[in-house]
Amino acid sequence: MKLGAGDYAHVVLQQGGIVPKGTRVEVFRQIFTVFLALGTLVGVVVVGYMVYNAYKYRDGDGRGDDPDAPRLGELPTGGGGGRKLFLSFGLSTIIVVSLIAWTYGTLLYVEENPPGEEGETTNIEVVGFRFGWEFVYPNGHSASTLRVPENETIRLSVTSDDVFHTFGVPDLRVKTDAIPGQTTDTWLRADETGTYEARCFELCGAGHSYMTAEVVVMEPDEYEAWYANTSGPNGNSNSSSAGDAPDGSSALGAPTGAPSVPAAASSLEVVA
Ligand SMILES: [Cu+2]
Repeated sequence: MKLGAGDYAHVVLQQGGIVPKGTRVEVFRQIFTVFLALGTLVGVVVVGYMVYNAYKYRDGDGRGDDPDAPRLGELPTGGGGGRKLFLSFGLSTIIVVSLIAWTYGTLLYVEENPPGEEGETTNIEVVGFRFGWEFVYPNGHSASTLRVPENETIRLSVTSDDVFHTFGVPDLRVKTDAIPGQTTDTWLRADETGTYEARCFELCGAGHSYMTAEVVVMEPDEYEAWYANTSGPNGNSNSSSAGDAPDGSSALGAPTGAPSVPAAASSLEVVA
């Protein structure tokens, strides 16, 4: 996946400090702002120059005196020996190519360099199946709700048990493929507690639109208390007090939240 050019871009962007840092939400907001600002600037220049020319070359008294003035039905030559054309193409190329390079470099950088200290991140395995998600914690605890602490980078190793899925949490700007037999690594970090929705973004069968999961971002203390109460695949013995009652019941193979799917759905199956 890594190209020489990508690595090079990494070094340049990293040392140049022009890559936005922070959570995905912040980085995407900055990309949006840069695109909005540049788009507005280009729009103002283009429309302004057009209006200026429309006014300058408007019809009126004395208009017939200029021998270079375009006649009706004739295209204006533009003048300047093609310099204006060259300038506008040159500027557009510089702007577009820089934007592509900067955005690409930013996304590469963000994907591989999550904020926070190396080594203090939690690794959670995400397994997609028709039609739900299973989250496996480092201690082996598995649940259908993803609980994460606030302000901590969580690394996700995403895979699938059956067909191609795509795991995504729109509000946290996370999205990555879930491919059987492969693991895709990504990360998420939320700076506000609350409940977010994770869902599948790859049409995977009749229950695809129901393939959602809750992502609960908790206060770090609350999360620690909850996590200490989990132990092993079905080990949420103290689940009701930890507020995790629905989770243990819907591990792999028993997606209680998913609707029953007609047998015809199997014809949609992607052979992996
Ligand atoms: Cu799916």
